[in-house]
Amino acid sequence: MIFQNAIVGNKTYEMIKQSSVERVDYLAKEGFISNYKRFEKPVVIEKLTEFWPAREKWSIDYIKDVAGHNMVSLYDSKPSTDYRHQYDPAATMALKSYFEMLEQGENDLRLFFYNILAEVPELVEDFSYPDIGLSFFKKLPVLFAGGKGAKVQMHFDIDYADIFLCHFGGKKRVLLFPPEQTQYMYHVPFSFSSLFSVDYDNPDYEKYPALQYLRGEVAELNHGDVLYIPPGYWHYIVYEEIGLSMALRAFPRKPVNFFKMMKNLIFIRTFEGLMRRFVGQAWNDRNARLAVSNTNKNCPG
Ligand SMILES: O=C(O)CCC(=O)C(=O)O
Repeated sequence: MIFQNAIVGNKTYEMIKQSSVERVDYLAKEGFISNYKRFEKPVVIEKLTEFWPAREKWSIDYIKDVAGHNMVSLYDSKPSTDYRHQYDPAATMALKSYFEMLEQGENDLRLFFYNILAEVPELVEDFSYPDIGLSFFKKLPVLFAGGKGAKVQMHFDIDYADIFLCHFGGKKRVLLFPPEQTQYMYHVPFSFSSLFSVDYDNPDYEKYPALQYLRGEVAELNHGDVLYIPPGYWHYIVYEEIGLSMALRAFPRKPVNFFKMMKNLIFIRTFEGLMRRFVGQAWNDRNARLAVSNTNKNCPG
């Protein structure tokens, strides 16, 4: 169990309890299904990408060469305010200009869910879908990128997919919590995120006491590593260095997860959008208050 203190200014923060995600060299179908998928347990597979051209080729410079002129939407890490949703794009520019900004130290704007097949189909030649017992949805290989210090707010994926996050470039840290711990996650109602003001690196246990009951797992991803994220897992990501990752996803087969995906896509997202549009900031404030009061009620004792 990794369990350290962090000192920020004159305050000492006791880190959220977390152990390391298991790492393996390679996994074949049987090993993956019986040891990880069956238990919905994360794992880092270091050599799954060993024979992919992407492992040699993919870097910021290479993607700049191949797709530098493509216009991309970029997302920042600000919370929803008034009528603006946190997932609304914050800027649009050529991919090349964006990567140049990252090299100059930009660390807020992120490339998020950029569909490789639709936008840069030649990159699809550089990887293959692993034969690992999952039916990957081949229309949606998506790319993410961020600069040194960029953070992805704690969230879970709306579609309850099994995700293979294939990483290229500098180090990236992913902190994960299983769906069973949602009761301690300060989940904002009608969203797929934890409360924006909860800092998972420097937890404030006085304000957010439920954090002390969390038990997480952390993965340090290096170039070529693949992280398996099981359905519904919460994840918070820090780009320790500039990097990019591709997510391959397999949609839910379990009826319960399929039902949750449909409910999120059709009902929750639409309802939330309408409420923010018509109610504005009061809707955001209400949900933030409820995230705190609902979660604090779950603290034992
Ligand atoms: O790696 C990233 O920047 C984000 C990945 C992510 O949050 C996801 O795949 O759900």
